[in-house]
Amino acid sequence: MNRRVILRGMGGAAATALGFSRFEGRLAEAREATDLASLGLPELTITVNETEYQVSPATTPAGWTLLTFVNQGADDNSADVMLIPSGETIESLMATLASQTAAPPAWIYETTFAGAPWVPAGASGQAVVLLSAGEWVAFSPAPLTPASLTVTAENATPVAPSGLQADREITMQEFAFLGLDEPVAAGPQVWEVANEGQQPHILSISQLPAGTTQAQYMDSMMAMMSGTPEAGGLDLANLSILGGCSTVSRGQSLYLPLDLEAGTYGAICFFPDEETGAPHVLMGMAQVFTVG
Ligand SMILES: [Cu+2]
Repeated sequence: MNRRVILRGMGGAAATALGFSRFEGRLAEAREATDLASLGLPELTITVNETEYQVSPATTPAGWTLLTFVNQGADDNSADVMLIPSGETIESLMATLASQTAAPPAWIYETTFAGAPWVPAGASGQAVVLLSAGEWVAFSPAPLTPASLTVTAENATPVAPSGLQADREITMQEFAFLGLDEPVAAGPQVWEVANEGQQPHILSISQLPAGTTQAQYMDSMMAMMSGTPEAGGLDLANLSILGGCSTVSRGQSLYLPLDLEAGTYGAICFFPDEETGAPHVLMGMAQVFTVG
């Protein structure tokens, strides 16, 4: 998580996810401990390798969907799973994201992002996500080739799947994560992650040195972002990402299996602010929490 990577994330929706491809995660196996397959949901697999995304099947019904993300690449990765804005094509989206414009394109604040798990290299992870009818794309910035997905309107008013109980409800808003004040139980958990704000948000989870305080975390983050890391501060550049999800737009939620060991963790959002373009972490969207 170096400053250059973060700043690159300010230029477009999915650049944030790409920035985290440098992190090394460790919990891929445990993430599949929760038996989401027993819910009987439509299943969708997104695979990423060194060159491209693949989506299978290419057509799926609208509603809650068990998404498996398979990372065959050499770096940690996720996918932004996005409803293609009207008037845009995958080609036009990618061209915009590659153009390095100063301001994020307006459509990233208007369209729907379903969210997808972050997965270490060579591993896979799952989430239960909500897809609406339309043409979707799984992508991150070039050079990875995006993949398209058609969602059909068979189930126009999906209800949350019965039998899917969340252990913890996490709310994302401007500019905070709610629901992490109380310690999280160690071991397998399912979090319901909901964006109840106006802008899209990202949940990125890293383990921190034991006992790290909120003030230390924010101070070190601000120092790194300003390019003047403080001596003796947290070494944020070497933190591993353990889990979380890619961009989730307003009104969307997803169910995210996690399996965290006891310790101190930090949650961060790097989505660019609609007004300033600055990552949300600079507005305070970073939260230290305890597991165990
Ligand atoms: Cu955010």
